[in-house]
This record gives sequence, C-alpha cells and structure tokens, in this order.
Amino acid sequence: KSSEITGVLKYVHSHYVPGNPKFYGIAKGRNVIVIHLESFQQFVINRKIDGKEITPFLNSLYNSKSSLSFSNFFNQVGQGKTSDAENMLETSTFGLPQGSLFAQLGSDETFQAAPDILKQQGDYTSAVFHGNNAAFWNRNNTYKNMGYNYFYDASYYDTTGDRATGYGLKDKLLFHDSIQYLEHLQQPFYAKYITVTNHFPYSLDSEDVDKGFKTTTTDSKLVNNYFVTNRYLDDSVREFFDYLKKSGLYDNSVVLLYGDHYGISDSENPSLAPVLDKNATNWNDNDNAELQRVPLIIHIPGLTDGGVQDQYGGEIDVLPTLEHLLGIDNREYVQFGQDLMSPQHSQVVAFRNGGFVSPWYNYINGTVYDTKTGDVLAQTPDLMKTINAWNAKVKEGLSLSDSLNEKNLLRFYQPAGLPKVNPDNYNYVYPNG
Ligand code: GP9
Ligand code: MN
Repeated sequence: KSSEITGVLKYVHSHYVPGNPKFYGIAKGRNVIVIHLESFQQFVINRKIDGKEITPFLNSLYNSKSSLSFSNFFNQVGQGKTSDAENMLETSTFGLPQGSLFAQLGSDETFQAAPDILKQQGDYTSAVFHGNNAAFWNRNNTYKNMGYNYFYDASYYDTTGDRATGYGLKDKLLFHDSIQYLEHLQQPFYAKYITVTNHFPYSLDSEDVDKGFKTTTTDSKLVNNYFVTNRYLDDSVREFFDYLKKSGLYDNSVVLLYGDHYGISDSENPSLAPVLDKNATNWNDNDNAELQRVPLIIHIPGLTDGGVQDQYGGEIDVLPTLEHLLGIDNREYVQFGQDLMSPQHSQVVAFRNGGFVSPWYNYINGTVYDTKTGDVLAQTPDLMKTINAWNAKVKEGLSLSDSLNEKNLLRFYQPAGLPKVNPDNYNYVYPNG
C-alpha cells in the first residue's frame, strides 16, 4: 500500500511546477466564486450571428484586462460529464476511465479537495449552489468527503411550474434566489454555482427567450437552440455580476468561470461547421478534438494586465492555477495538473481516452495530426520518438491518477496542514427535499 502511494508521490512531485512570481498570491484572501457554465464551449466566445454577439457579457469578461482568459483550454471529461469536470477542478485528479468517480467512489473516497484546502490554508467557508436534487451524481455524499460546509440544492428553492427546466431551477432564478444564502456565508468564502439551463436538449420557455436575439438556421435544431440557451446563460451571469457589484462583494472576490464539456456532440458537429466557417466535408476526429475547447476565465477585479492567454491546458490544471493566485503552496499535495501561468507548464493536454492535443501535434485514435494545418502526418521514426514519449507521459498520469482514486491511496498520505477530512463533520439539511 504505502509503496503504491510512493510511486504516485514521485510522479506528482517531479511533475510539480512553481508559480509565476508575477501572479503568485495576487488574489490572496479574496472570496472565490466558481461559475460552472453547463455545456458551454469556447467557439461561442466572441462569435457573432448576423453581426450580433451571442454572449456579450461573457465576451466582455473574456476580453477584459482584469481576467486571465484561456483560448486553448480543453475539457478532459469522460463518462462522468459534469461530475468529472467538478472532480478535476476540485482535486486536480482525473475522472475514471469508465463511469463517474463521484457516483462510484465519492461516498468513501479520501480527497485533497479545494474546499478543504482553502479551509485549512485560508480559513475559507465553502458552499455549492445547484438547482437540481442533491443526490444527482452522488453529490450529497461526495461533497462531504471534499469538505464542503454547505450544499444548497433544489430543496432550498421554489422549483415549481415554469421555474425549472429538465435539470432543475432556471439559472436566473438560481443566482437570484441563492443571494439570501450567500449573504450569510462567512468571508472569505469558496462558493460554486452549477448552472443547468444550458443543458441538452437546449429547450427554453418562450418567456425566457431573448426576443432581440436571432439564432442560426442550420439543419440542426439542436445547434440553433444551443445558441438561444447560451444567450440565456449569458444574461444570467450578467445579472449575477450586477448583484456582486451592487453588494460590494465584487471587489474582494475572484470569479472563475469555466465550461464543463461539449454541448454539441460529434455527430452534430458537421451541422455546426458552417457557423464556424469550417468545411463539413471530410470532417474527422481531429476536427472533433479541436472542438473540445471550453472557456476558462479567471476574473480578478483590479488586475490591469491580464488578458487572453494562448498556452494550452485543461481542466486538470485549474486547481494548481487557482492555488497559486491565492498564494497557497500546493507542493505537498497530490495533484496531476500544473499552474497554467507557470512558464514551465506542460502544453500536452491529455484526454480521458488517452489521446492528446498540443500546440504542435494532436494524437487522436492512433493518428498524428499537425495542429496548425490539421494534416495527417506520416509516422516517421523521428516524429514517433516525440509522440511516443508524450503518449507515455499522458498514459502514466492517467493510470497513476486511476490507481490513486480506485485504491483510495490518499488514506495513506496526509501532508502537514491537511489532515484527512471527516465527512461526519458535515451534515447537509434538505428543507423541502
Ligand atoms: C445535473 C447537472 C448535469 O445536476 O449537473 O450533469 P451532466 O448531464 O452534464 O453530466
Ligand atoms: Mn454537464
């Protein structure tokens, strides 16, 4: 047992990169607000339909000099979808090769997770706000093992009639109706909002459709409707920011927004292609891989020299990046990602199925593509020396993360200042549930 955790520690310690001194600690002590943008993809950012922006507010955050925004940031989820994204952001370990880690292991797992790290290192109080039932993705159990203080699920809100869609309370209502709970949180807090309205099948009540917005007319109803719920999500976030500014919370907070995974599936991508000015003929695996980009925007009010960052990275890298912005030393923690702002950060981004993308080559289902041109490359011995080395590194990370999680190896390793979370310390109440 102890020998297995030793192997993991050896990997993560040699993989660790120090923060960028220019950004280390710039958000120390601030509230952290995470906004999980359901099914929201990068191609929507700054895109216009008939000359009009789809998501003007999110674009303004993305383009702001007060944000660190990432143009080559990829989702890395597997079958656990939303829950895999959450797991990567909370722990900087990968989801499982099959199924959802939350569902399969979340009830008994030892985590080194963001809510507990921030509690131990910065006296943070933590909460999740979500308009669906607590048991979905086994969140009710998993969050206790992550050290979340509070979980405001659907039972805290009126979700009757047209106040909810398929996955729960509409986003505008989630942001609005949760203010009463947010205002009671002790500062600094770590608060996560998991939105739901921009979820497949992207249906919206007519009262929520922005009448001034005209969507696409592709042959895919799904694609056309996707942009309509994108706009609704954009409005929801804008309204929440209005509140943050009015209440004064804005100035002493960091707001981190990210898309969890694709909204348009591979099979619909050819219908999407013309909207992206791409050619749908000969559409291939590499085109689908390139569309796995999702936004990551770390908005830090007061920052004046942020802006769009072009380095490659993925969801596994968010926690180390955030820790360094908050001035938290993560050297002794078991994390598979690296600070995106560190010049030493690796730009080879693993997918859960073992493929990877990078600024130079994409390796998808055994085929090597030139990232810039999309051309299939001949697998010469010279090229394959590089590809095989990266492939081995990617596989090593995934398989060590899997053995860490599947064998619950963090039971055997508590670094100084981070004692094991006791889930019995957390008791979530579900008032109307
Ligand atoms: C449900 C929501 C959706 O509560 O988070 O999860 P997904 O279907 O995207 O995995
Ligand atoms: Mn999701």
